[in-house]
Amino acid sequence: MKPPVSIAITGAAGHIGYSLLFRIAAGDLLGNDQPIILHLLDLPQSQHVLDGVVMELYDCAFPLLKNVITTDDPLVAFNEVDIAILVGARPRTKGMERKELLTVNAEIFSTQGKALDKVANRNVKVLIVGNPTNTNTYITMKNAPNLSPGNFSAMLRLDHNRALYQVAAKLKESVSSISKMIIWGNHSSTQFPDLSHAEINGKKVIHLIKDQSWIEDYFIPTVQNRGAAVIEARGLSSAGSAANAIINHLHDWIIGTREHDWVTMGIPSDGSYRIQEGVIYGFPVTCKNGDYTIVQGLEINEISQAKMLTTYKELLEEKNAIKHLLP
Ligand code: NAX
Repeated sequence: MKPPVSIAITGAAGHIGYSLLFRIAAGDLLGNDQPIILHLLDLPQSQHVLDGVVMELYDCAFPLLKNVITTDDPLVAFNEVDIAILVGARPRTKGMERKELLTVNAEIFSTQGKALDKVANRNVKVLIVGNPTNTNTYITMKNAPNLSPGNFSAMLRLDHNRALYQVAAKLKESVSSISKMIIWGNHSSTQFPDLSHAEINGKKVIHLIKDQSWIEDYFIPTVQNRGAAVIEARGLSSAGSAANAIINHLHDWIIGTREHDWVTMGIPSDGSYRIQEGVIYGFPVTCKNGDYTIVQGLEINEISQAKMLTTYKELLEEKNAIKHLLP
Protein backbone atom coordinates (compact mmCIF):
# COMPACT_ATOMS: atom_id res chain seq x y z
CA MET A 1 0.00 0.00 0.00
CA LYS A 2 1.33 3.47 -0.91
CA PRO A 3 1.84 6.01 1.92
CA PRO A 4 -1.13 8.41 2.19
CA VAL A 5 -1.17 11.79 0.45
CA SER A 6 -2.38 14.71 2.60
CA ILE A 7 -4.77 17.11 0.90
CA ALA A 8 -5.94 20.39 2.46
CA ILE A 9 -9.20 21.92 1.29
CA THR A 10 -10.28 25.36 2.47
CA GLY A 11 -13.91 26.43 2.47
CA ALA A 12 -14.65 22.73 2.90
CA ALA A 13 -18.10 23.36 4.40
CA GLY A 14 -19.22 25.29 1.30
CA HIS A 15 -20.96 24.27 -1.90
CA ILE A 16 -17.90 23.39 -3.96
CA GLY A 17 -16.48 21.52 -0.97
CA TYR A 18 -19.60 19.37 -0.81
CA SER A 19 -19.19 18.33 -4.45
CA LEU A 20 -15.43 17.91 -4.21
CA LEU A 21 -14.65 15.99 -1.03
CA PHE A 22 -16.55 12.84 -1.93
CA ARG A 23 -14.92 12.60 -5.35
CA ILE A 24 -11.42 13.02 -3.92
CA ALA A 25 -12.12 10.46 -1.19
CA ALA A 26 -13.46 8.04 -3.83
CA GLY A 27 -10.13 8.18 -5.70
CA ASP A 28 -11.11 10.35 -8.68
CA LEU A 29 -8.09 12.61 -8.23
CA LEU A 30 -5.15 10.32 -7.57
CA GLY A 31 -6.45 6.88 -8.51
CA ASN A 32 -7.96 3.96 -6.65
CA ASP A 33 -4.70 2.75 -5.12
CA GLN A 34 -3.74 6.03 -3.41
CA PRO A 35 -4.73 6.43 0.27
CA ILE A 36 -5.70 9.94 1.32
CA ILE A 37 -5.82 12.09 4.44
CA LEU A 38 -8.10 15.13 4.24
CA HIS A 39 -7.37 18.36 6.13
CA LEU A 40 -10.53 20.45 6.07
CA LEU A 41 -10.39 24.17 6.90
CA ASP A 42 -13.35 26.46 7.38
CA LEU A 43 -14.33 29.42 9.56
CA PRO A 44 -15.18 28.85 13.27
CA GLN A 45 -18.90 29.43 12.58
CA SER A 46 -18.89 26.69 9.89
CA GLN A 47 -17.31 23.95 12.04
CA HIS A 48 -20.71 22.46 12.89
CA VAL A 49 -21.58 22.09 9.19
CA LEU A 50 -18.14 20.60 8.63
CA ASP A 51 -18.83 18.01 11.35
CA GLY A 52 -21.89 16.89 9.38
CA VAL A 53 -19.89 16.64 6.15
CA VAL A 54 -17.30 14.49 7.94
CA MET A 55 -20.04 12.17 9.25
CA GLU A 56 -21.18 11.70 5.65
CA LEU A 57 -17.63 11.08 4.45
CA TYR A 58 -17.21 8.34 7.05
CA ASP A 59 -20.64 6.94 6.15
CA CYS A 60 -19.41 6.36 2.60
CA ALA A 61 -16.88 3.86 4.01
CA PHE A 62 -14.33 4.94 1.40
CA PRO A 63 -11.47 2.41 1.46
CA LEU A 64 -8.90 5.10 0.53
CA LEU A 65 -9.86 7.64 3.20
CA LYS A 66 -7.43 7.11 6.06
CA ASN A 67 -8.18 10.16 8.22
CA VAL A 68 -10.04 13.48 8.23
CA ILE A 69 -8.81 16.49 10.21
CA THR A 70 -11.10 19.50 10.65
CA THR A 71 -9.91 22.89 11.84
CA ASP A 72 -10.31 26.66 11.65
CA ASP A 73 -6.55 27.19 11.86
CA PRO A 74 -4.57 27.38 8.58
CA LEU A 75 -1.40 26.23 10.39
CA VAL A 76 -3.14 22.98 11.32
CA ALA A 77 -4.85 22.64 7.93
CA PHE A 78 -1.65 23.03 5.90
CA ASN A 79 0.67 21.09 8.19
CA GLU A 80 2.81 18.84 5.95
CA VAL A 81 0.22 18.73 3.17
CA ASP A 82 1.15 17.61 -0.34
CA ILE A 83 -1.77 19.35 -2.05
CA ALA A 84 -3.69 22.46 -0.96
CA ILE A 85 -6.93 23.46 -2.65
CA LEU A 86 -7.89 27.00 -1.64
CA VAL A 87 -11.62 27.29 -2.26
CA GLY A 88 -12.82 29.35 0.73
CA ALA A 89 -13.15 33.05 0.00
CA ARG A 90 -15.37 35.99 0.90
CA PRO A 91 -18.13 36.26 -1.70
CA ARG A 92 -19.12 39.61 -3.14
CA THR A 93 -22.13 40.83 -1.21
CA LYS A 94 -24.71 43.40 -2.28
CA GLY A 95 -23.24 46.89 -2.56
CA MET A 96 -19.64 45.67 -2.13
CA GLU A 97 -17.16 47.43 -4.42
CA ARG A 98 -14.76 45.26 -6.43
CA LYS A 99 -11.87 46.94 -4.61
CA GLU A 100 -13.32 45.95 -1.25
CA LEU A 101 -13.72 42.36 -2.47
CA LEU A 102 -10.07 42.35 -3.53
CA THR A 103 -8.98 43.71 -0.15
CA VAL A 104 -10.94 41.29 2.07
CA ASN A 105 -9.75 38.36 0.02
CA ALA A 106 -6.19 39.68 0.01
CA GLU A 107 -6.25 39.37 3.81
CA ILE A 108 -7.49 35.76 3.70
CA PHE A 109 -4.95 34.67 1.08
CA SER A 110 -2.05 36.53 2.76
CA THR A 111 -2.68 34.60 5.95
CA GLN A 112 -3.00 31.32 4.09
CA GLY A 113 0.13 31.99 1.99
CA LYS A 114 2.14 32.61 5.17
CA ALA A 115 0.82 29.42 6.74
CA LEU A 116 1.67 27.36 3.64
CA ASP A 117 5.15 28.87 3.66
CA LYS A 118 5.62 27.84 7.25
CA VAL A 119 4.22 24.32 7.47
CA ALA A 120 3.36 22.76 4.08
CA ASN A 121 5.46 20.08 2.41
CA ARG A 122 8.10 21.88 0.27
CA ASN A 123 6.71 20.23 -2.89
CA VAL A 124 3.10 21.17 -2.10
CA LYS A 125 0.91 21.87 -5.11
CA VAL A 126 -1.38 24.82 -4.35
CA LEU A 127 -4.47 25.37 -6.48
CA ILE A 128 -6.42 28.58 -5.86
CA VAL A 129 -10.12 28.49 -6.74
CA GLY A 130 -11.68 31.24 -4.58
CA ASN A 131 -12.35 34.46 -6.48
CA PRO A 132 -10.80 36.69 -7.69
CA THR A 133 -8.77 33.58 -8.48
CA ASN A 134 -5.76 34.96 -10.36
CA THR A 135 -5.10 37.79 -7.92
CA ASN A 136 -5.66 35.56 -4.89
CA THR A 137 -3.04 33.23 -6.36
CA TYR A 138 -0.62 36.13 -6.74
CA ILE A 139 -1.14 37.13 -3.09
CA THR A 140 -0.75 33.57 -1.78
CA MET A 141 2.44 33.07 -3.79
CA LYS A 142 3.95 36.40 -2.68
CA ASN A 143 3.31 35.49 0.95
CA ALA A 144 5.10 32.16 0.58
CA PRO A 145 8.63 33.21 -0.46
CA ASN A 146 10.16 29.90 0.65
CA LEU A 147 8.03 27.90 -1.77
CA SER A 148 8.76 27.92 -5.49
CA PRO A 149 6.37 30.03 -7.65
CA GLY A 150 5.94 26.85 -9.72
CA ASN A 151 4.00 25.36 -6.78
CA PHE A 152 1.06 27.77 -7.31
CA SER A 153 -1.66 27.89 -9.91
CA ALA A 154 -5.08 29.46 -10.42
CA MET A 155 -8.07 27.58 -11.77
CA LEU A 156 -9.17 28.40 -15.31
CA ARG A 157 -10.00 24.79 -16.07
CA LEU A 158 -13.72 25.32 -15.64
CA ASP A 159 -13.61 27.98 -18.38
CA HIS A 160 -11.52 25.60 -20.52
CA ASN A 161 -14.07 22.78 -20.04
CA ARG A 162 -16.96 25.15 -20.78
CA ALA A 163 -15.26 26.08 -24.07
CA LEU A 164 -14.73 22.41 -24.99
CA TYR A 165 -18.40 21.68 -24.45
CA GLN A 166 -19.54 24.61 -26.63
CA VAL A 167 -17.43 23.42 -29.56
CA ALA A 168 -18.46 19.79 -29.10
CA ALA A 169 -22.15 20.79 -29.10
CA LYS A 170 -21.74 23.06 -32.12
CA LEU A 171 -19.96 20.44 -34.25
CA LYS A 172 -21.83 17.46 -32.79
CA GLU A 173 -18.55 15.80 -31.87
CA SER A 174 -17.44 14.20 -28.62
CA VAL A 175 -15.72 16.48 -26.12
CA SER A 176 -12.71 14.17 -25.97
CA SER A 177 -12.04 14.59 -29.71
CA ILE A 178 -11.28 18.30 -29.20
CA SER A 179 -7.77 19.39 -28.29
CA LYS A 180 -5.65 22.54 -27.96
CA MET A 181 -8.25 24.87 -26.45
CA ILE A 182 -6.97 27.99 -24.68
CA ILE A 183 -8.41 30.44 -22.16
CA TRP A 184 -5.98 33.35 -21.98
CA GLY A 185 -5.81 35.66 -18.98
CA ASN A 186 -8.12 36.25 -16.06
CA HIS A 187 -10.85 33.99 -14.67
CA SER A 188 -13.36 36.78 -15.26
CA SER A 189 -15.53 38.03 -18.11
CA THR A 190 -12.46 39.65 -19.74
CA GLN A 191 -10.87 36.21 -20.35
CA PHE A 192 -10.15 35.32 -23.97
CA PRO A 193 -11.44 31.88 -25.00
CA ASP A 194 -9.26 31.28 -28.08
CA LEU A 195 -10.36 28.78 -30.72
CA SER A 196 -7.67 29.55 -33.26
CA HIS A 197 -5.42 26.62 -32.31
CA ALA A 198 -8.14 24.12 -31.36
CA GLU A 199 -8.33 20.85 -33.30
CA ILE A 200 -10.79 18.00 -33.79
CA ASN A 201 -9.15 14.75 -34.79
CA GLY A 202 -6.21 16.75 -36.16
CA LYS A 203 -8.32 19.26 -38.14
CA LYS A 204 -8.51 22.96 -37.19
CA VAL A 205 -11.84 23.74 -35.51
CA ILE A 206 -12.01 27.18 -37.15
CA HIS A 207 -12.06 25.52 -40.59
CA LEU A 208 -14.97 23.29 -39.56
CA ILE A 209 -17.19 26.08 -38.25
CA LYS A 210 -19.09 27.39 -41.25
CA ASP A 211 -20.57 30.56 -39.76
CA GLN A 212 -17.50 32.39 -38.48
CA SER A 213 -19.71 34.97 -36.71
CA TRP A 214 -20.61 32.16 -34.22
CA ILE A 215 -17.14 32.48 -32.69
CA GLU A 216 -17.35 36.21 -31.95
CA ASP A 217 -21.08 36.50 -31.34
CA TYR A 218 -21.82 33.29 -29.46
CA PHE A 219 -18.83 31.20 -28.43
CA ILE A 220 -16.66 33.87 -26.79
CA PRO A 221 -19.42 35.69 -24.83
CA THR A 222 -21.08 32.40 -23.82
CA VAL A 223 -17.87 31.05 -22.29
CA GLN A 224 -16.98 34.42 -20.73
CA ASN A 225 -20.39 34.75 -19.08
CA ARG A 226 -21.21 31.12 -18.33
CA GLY A 227 -20.67 31.55 -14.57
CA ALA A 228 -23.26 34.35 -14.46
CA ALA A 229 -25.69 32.27 -16.57
CA VAL A 230 -25.44 29.37 -14.07
CA ILE A 231 -26.08 31.75 -11.15
CA GLU A 232 -29.08 33.20 -12.99
CA ALA A 233 -30.55 29.72 -13.58
CA ARG A 234 -29.65 27.98 -10.33
CA GLY A 235 -29.61 30.87 -7.90
CA LEU A 236 -26.18 29.56 -6.84
CA SER A 237 -22.76 29.62 -8.48
CA SER A 238 -21.24 26.62 -10.26
CA ALA A 239 -20.31 23.93 -7.76
CA GLY A 240 -20.45 20.48 -9.40
CA SER A 241 -18.64 21.69 -12.52
CA ALA A 242 -16.15 23.66 -10.40
CA ALA A 243 -15.36 20.56 -8.32
CA ASN A 244 -14.91 18.54 -11.50
CA ALA A 245 -12.56 21.19 -12.92
CA ILE A 246 -10.49 21.07 -9.70
CA ILE A 247 -10.09 17.30 -10.15
CA ASN A 248 -9.15 17.73 -13.84
CA HIS A 249 -6.66 20.54 -13.11
CA LEU A 250 -4.81 18.73 -10.32
CA HIS A 251 -4.97 15.35 -12.05
CA ASP A 252 -3.26 16.71 -15.16
CA TRP A 253 -0.73 18.77 -13.18
CA ILE A 254 0.30 15.73 -11.11
CA ILE A 255 -0.19 12.84 -13.54
CA GLY A 256 0.44 14.67 -16.86
CA THR A 257 -1.47 16.04 -19.86
CA ARG A 258 -2.65 13.96 -22.85
CA GLU A 259 -0.32 13.48 -25.82
CA HIS A 260 -0.79 16.10 -28.56
CA ASP A 261 -2.90 18.26 -26.27
CA TRP A 262 -2.55 20.92 -23.62
CA VAL A 263 -4.69 22.43 -20.84
CA THR A 264 -5.20 25.94 -19.47
CA MET A 265 -3.69 26.80 -16.09
CA GLY A 266 -3.39 30.20 -14.40
CA ILE A 267 0.32 30.41 -13.63
CA PRO A 268 2.98 33.04 -12.97
CA SER A 269 4.11 34.33 -16.35
CA ASP A 270 7.75 33.90 -17.34
CA GLY A 271 7.37 36.76 -19.85
CA SER A 272 5.89 34.52 -22.58
CA TYR A 273 3.44 36.10 -25.03
CA ARG A 274 4.34 39.62 -23.80
CA ILE A 275 2.78 39.03 -20.36
CA GLN A 276 4.86 40.64 -17.62
CA GLU A 277 6.82 38.17 -15.53
CA GLY A 278 5.03 37.09 -12.34
CA VAL A 279 1.49 38.03 -13.42
CA ILE A 280 -0.88 35.07 -12.86
CA TYR A 281 -2.31 34.57 -16.34
CA GLY A 282 -4.17 31.76 -18.09
CA PHE A 283 -1.74 30.01 -20.45
CA PRO A 284 -1.78 26.79 -22.46
CA VAL A 285 0.51 24.35 -20.67
CA THR A 286 1.66 20.76 -20.91
CA CYS A 287 2.45 18.86 -17.71
CA LYS A 288 4.94 16.09 -17.09
CA ASN A 289 6.40 14.63 -13.88
CA GLY A 290 4.46 17.17 -11.79
CA ASP A 291 5.76 20.26 -13.62
CA TYR A 292 4.05 22.49 -16.18
CA THR A 293 5.58 24.12 -19.26
CA ILE A 294 4.00 26.97 -21.20
CA VAL A 295 3.33 26.01 -24.83
CA GLN A 296 5.62 28.23 -26.89
CA GLY A 297 5.62 29.54 -30.43
CA LEU A 298 1.87 29.86 -31.05
CA GLU A 299 1.04 32.37 -33.75
CA ILE A 300 -1.06 35.19 -32.35
CA ASN A 301 -2.78 37.54 -34.80
CA GLU A 302 -3.56 41.19 -34.06
CA ILE A 303 -7.18 40.59 -33.01
CA SER A 304 -6.15 37.89 -30.55
CA GLN A 305 -3.31 40.06 -29.27
CA ALA A 306 -5.80 42.84 -28.47
CA LYS A 307 -8.06 40.44 -26.55
CA MET A 308 -5.09 39.05 -24.63
CA LEU A 309 -4.12 42.61 -23.72
CA THR A 310 -7.60 43.51 -22.41
CA THR A 311 -7.61 40.68 -19.88
CA TYR A 312 -3.94 41.36 -19.01
CA LYS A 313 -4.78 45.01 -18.23
CA GLU A 314 -7.54 43.92 -15.86
CA LEU A 315 -5.03 41.72 -14.02
CA LEU A 316 -2.59 44.62 -13.73
CA GLU A 317 -5.36 46.77 -12.26
CA GLU A 318 -6.19 44.05 -9.71
CA LYS A 319 -2.51 43.70 -8.88
CA ASN A 320 -2.20 47.46 -8.33
CA ALA A 321 -5.29 47.52 -6.11
CA ILE A 322 -3.72 45.10 -3.62
CA LYS A 323 -0.03 45.98 -3.92
CA HIS A 324 0.04 47.89 -0.61
CA LEU A 325 -1.02 44.67 1.13
CA LEU A 326 1.92 42.62 -0.14
CA PRO A 327 4.92 41.88 2.09
P1 NAX B 1 -19.61 28.93 -0.50
O1 NAX B 1 -19.96 30.29 -0.01
O2 NAX B 1 -20.67 27.88 -0.60
O3 NAX B 1 -18.44 28.31 0.41
C1 NAX B 1 -17.33 29.04 0.80
C2 NAX B 1 -16.85 28.45 2.09
O4 NAX B 1 -15.62 29.12 2.40
C3 NAX B 1 -17.80 28.69 3.26
O5 NAX B 1 -17.99 27.47 3.96
C4 NAX B 1 -17.06 29.72 4.11
O6 NAX B 1 -17.33 29.57 5.50
C5 NAX B 1 -15.62 29.38 3.78
N1 NAX B 1 -14.65 30.44 4.06
C6 NAX B 1 -14.77 31.77 3.89
N2 NAX B 1 -13.66 32.41 4.31
C7 NAX B 1 -12.82 31.45 4.72
C8 NAX B 1 -11.50 31.47 5.28
N3 NAX B 1 -10.86 32.61 5.51
N4 NAX B 1 -10.92 30.29 5.60
C9 NAX B 1 -11.58 29.13 5.40
N5 NAX B 1 -12.82 29.05 4.90
C10 NAX B 1 -13.43 30.19 4.57
O7 NAX B 1 -18.88 29.17 -1.92
P2 NAX B 1 -18.57 28.12 -3.07
O8 NAX B 1 -19.74 28.05 -4.00
O9 NAX B 1 -18.06 26.87 -2.48
O10 NAX B 1 -17.42 28.92 -3.86
C11 NAX B 1 -16.17 29.16 -3.26
C12 NAX B 1 -15.32 30.10 -4.11
O11 NAX B 1 -15.07 29.56 -5.40
C13 NAX B 1 -15.95 31.47 -4.35
O12 NAX B 1 -14.97 32.47 -4.18
C14 NAX B 1 -16.36 31.38 -5.81
O13 NAX B 1 -16.46 32.67 -6.39
C15 NAX B 1 -15.23 30.57 -6.38
N6 NAX B 1 -15.43 29.94 -7.68
C16 NAX B 1 -14.37 29.86 -8.51
C17 NAX B 1 -14.44 29.22 -9.73
C18 NAX B 1 -13.27 29.13 -10.63
O14 NAX B 1 -13.42 28.63 -11.76
N7 NAX B 1 -12.07 29.57 -10.26
C19 NAX B 1 -15.73 28.66 -10.21
C20 NAX B 1 -16.70 28.40 -9.13
C21 NAX B 1 -16.75 29.43 -8.06
O15 NAX B 1 -17.48 30.53 -8.53
